[in-house]
Amino acid sequence: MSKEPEQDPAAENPEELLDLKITEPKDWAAGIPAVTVAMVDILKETGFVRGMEGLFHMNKKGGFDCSGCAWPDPDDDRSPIAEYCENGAKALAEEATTKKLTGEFFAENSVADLAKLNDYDIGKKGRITQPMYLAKDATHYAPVSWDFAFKKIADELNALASPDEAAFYTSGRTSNEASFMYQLFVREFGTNNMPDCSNMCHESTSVGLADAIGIGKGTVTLNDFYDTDVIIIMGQNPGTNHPRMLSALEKAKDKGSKIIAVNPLHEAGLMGFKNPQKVKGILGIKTQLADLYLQVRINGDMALLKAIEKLLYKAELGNPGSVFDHEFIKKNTTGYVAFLDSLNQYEVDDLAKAAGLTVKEIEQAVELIKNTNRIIICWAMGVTQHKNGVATVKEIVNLAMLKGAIGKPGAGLCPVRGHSNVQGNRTMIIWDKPKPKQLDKLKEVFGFEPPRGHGYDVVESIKAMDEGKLKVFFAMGGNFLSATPDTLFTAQALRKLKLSVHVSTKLNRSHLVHGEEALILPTLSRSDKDVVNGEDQFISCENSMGVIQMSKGMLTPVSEHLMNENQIVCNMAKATLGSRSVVDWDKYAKSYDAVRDVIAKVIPGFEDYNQKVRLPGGFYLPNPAREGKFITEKNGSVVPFNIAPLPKHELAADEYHMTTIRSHDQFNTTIYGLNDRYRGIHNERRVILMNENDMKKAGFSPQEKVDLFNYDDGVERAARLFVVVPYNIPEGNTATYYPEANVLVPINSVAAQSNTPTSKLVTIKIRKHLA
Ligand SMILES: Nc1nc2c(c(=O)[nH]1)N[C@H]1C(S)=C(S)[C@@H](COP(=O)(O)OP(=O)(O)OC[C@H]3O[C@@H](n4cnc5c(=O)[nH]c(N)nc54)[C@H](O)[C@@H]3O)O[C@H]1N2
Ligand SMILES: Nc1nc2c(c(=O)[nH]1)N[C@H]1C(S)=C(S)[C@@H](COP(=O)(O)OP(=O)(O)OC[C@H]3O[C@@H](n4cnc5c(=O)[nH]c(N)nc54)[C@H](O)[C@@H]3O)O[C@H]1N2
Ligand SMILES: [Mo]
Repeated sequence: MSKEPEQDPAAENPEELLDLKITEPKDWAAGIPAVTVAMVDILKETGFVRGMEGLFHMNKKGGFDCSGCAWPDPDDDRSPIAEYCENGAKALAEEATTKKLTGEFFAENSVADLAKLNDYDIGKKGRITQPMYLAKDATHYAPVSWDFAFKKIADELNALASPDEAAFYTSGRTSNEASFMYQLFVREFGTNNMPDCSNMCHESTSVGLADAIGIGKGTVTLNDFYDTDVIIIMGQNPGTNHPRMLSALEKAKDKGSKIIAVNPLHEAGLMGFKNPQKVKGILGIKTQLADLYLQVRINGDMALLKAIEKLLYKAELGNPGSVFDHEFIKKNTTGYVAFLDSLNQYEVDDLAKAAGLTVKEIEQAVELIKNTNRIIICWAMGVTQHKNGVATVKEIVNLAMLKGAIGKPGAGLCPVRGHSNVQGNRTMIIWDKPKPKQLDKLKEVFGFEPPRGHGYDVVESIKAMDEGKLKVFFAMGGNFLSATPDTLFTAQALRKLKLSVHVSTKLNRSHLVHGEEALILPTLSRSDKDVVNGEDQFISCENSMGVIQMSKGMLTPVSEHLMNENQIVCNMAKATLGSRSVVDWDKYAKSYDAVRDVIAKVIPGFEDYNQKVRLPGGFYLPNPAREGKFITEKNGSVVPFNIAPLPKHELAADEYHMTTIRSHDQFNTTIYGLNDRYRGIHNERRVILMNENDMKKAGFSPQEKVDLFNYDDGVERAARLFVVVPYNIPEGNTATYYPEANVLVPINSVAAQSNTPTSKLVTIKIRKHLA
């Protein structure tokens, strides 16, 4: 699969270089430049009045939830001026743009021509304004009516030999209300094929935590950050991906907390912060963030955690009862002795080496956490997107349990989610592996028999397409082709579909690499005013800390033909299921309150949903682990210590580990701009960050043009024409941007148990570019 069929629209970004400029990487994030950068984007895309109106309402009580990340809003005092960050403003500029894609645009531009553009240019074309249809063998999309679109989908779905020949993807922006109706339709239709972006994201967290502590979510609230002694941040780049977290970290530091960063790169946003909303920040005075920066090797986290545990154990032996929380361990855990025993097989020296650190550095970490249980551990993709992602999550739980650092104020587990409602999607049963209890409840409330078997997740869906087992693919948002691994393999799988459908706000590459027929259905975005039956509506979302909050858009939509996601689902359901349905789809299409009333009956924690969602700031979902109560499926009320092996990493002389990361100017596959300001990389995305010693050994000069290869499963995967950037990264490690490097991520390289693609560790070879 190293070359694409010439006649097909390109699945990859063009092999073209722009004009790379390199500057010194920064050691602090945000501040005034960040605010001005955001303003430039807003003004360019939306104009002043629309942009300012949008920003004013973003993340305010009664306003709309930023469609960017899932970081929570403060429970109490929100900034009177602004509760958004630079990247939130860019997210708004992206969706609130006044540029429009009309029928004429698609008549003038063939699918193949659009696919020749890079992702940045594709995204900048504007908002989709009406349903678009690509007929069999057609070269151009053409506008169609909504009725046509729903009938097409219904006909194709009803022609399938089995409901399991269709899959229904969800990206994490869809509201609770639309998500609930979506899964209801899919299950009444008769399948659990509900792959979602979680499968590629925090699935390792969901699986690991559900198994260990009985709930697949974090246990802290924002207030815990203001009352803690140590915050450990592993495999997460908050300065870029969760910028509002920096304010929480700054407040934590002001209150005396220490921060330990664990990351192969020295990320600016982990080192320092100039708060643009404080006088100090405006004057350019920064708060130092990380007190200790542990520059681990890619996937060195497990070795680091084990080394910390071993050293804590040693300290505990020296002064029994002073380091481990025996009361917590006795009351809540099993396997403590066997776990400590398992650590005996390792020497701290070897663990340090495997982590890529010195013993001294790890001792410093131990010093910081030894005498307190007020510890918060945060993590994101640097932990989850590894073969051993689930095991590392459980090792984090092990550490927290030794210290009794769960279920207490100022302590706990804090997986930081990605998409703004990805956590809510799962709560609403967007899941390929629904629990029998959840399905029983659907049956009880609605009276139909939902399918019971597990459906396909993301990787299984791609393989099923390739094998011809899936014929219809429906995506509620997202950019499946570009977000998934093994781009060329996935592209040829998608091309085997009979029908591909995307509910989207903006054009993306998944619309261009399609089935025999394809539809694009334009929808409202978070900031758009949603009027149904003459009334302004609001939806609701769940943030990373389990708070459910309303979100009410207020900008005039770019076109009168946009439909909200809930209406799209209800209309599709009605057209497809007709008189076979037991659900009153018209009722739910008209009223989110009606949807919320039925969610209240099905999903635990949503009792009185319609009242509680109207409270300023929303409401917290129940979370027993947060209160120190563990209700697990397998182990009752106790949490087992998990004994995991150390991952083995062997590289041949010409091999490197590659991790794929987000630049500061993108939201996943949406490319806001071409600069990664904090890392000092400007006007280019086809770069590979390399250690200077590795470059010397390989004979590469700075800005050498290279080709990248992966050879898993005996297949050559090639990403050609990248530029080498010398960077502070451990030897043997490299980093590239997602999605440009996804072509190298092998479809079979997945995390055990969560089946998450190993986007943070791909073994590659690098050769000078052959022109
Ligand atoms: N502006 C913006 N915000 C976003 C997103 C976006 O694209 N743009 N995406 C959203 C989504 S869906 C998600 S999931 C989150 C993602 O948020 P993050 O997880 O912060 O995003 P990544 O860029 O994937 O990188 C994670 C960090 O892990 C480090 N890392 C890589 N490999 C390893 C490793 O083996 N060990 C350790 N310890 N660290 C490692 C990288 O250097 C990087 O700093 O952000 C969300 N928010
Ligand atoms: N190599 C590599 N691959 C990765 C990752 C990585 O770190 N490395 N990260 C993974 C992660 S964490 C994730 S979450 C996935 C993300 O995978 P996805 O969620 O599939 O991708 P996005 O780029 O977030 O989707 C962007 C598209 O969503 C549409 N959109 C935006 N807003 C809305 C809306 O309100 N409604 C609807 N219907 N559509 C909307 C727009 O058309 C836009 O083009 O990618 C994964 N892939
Ligand atoms: Mo994500």
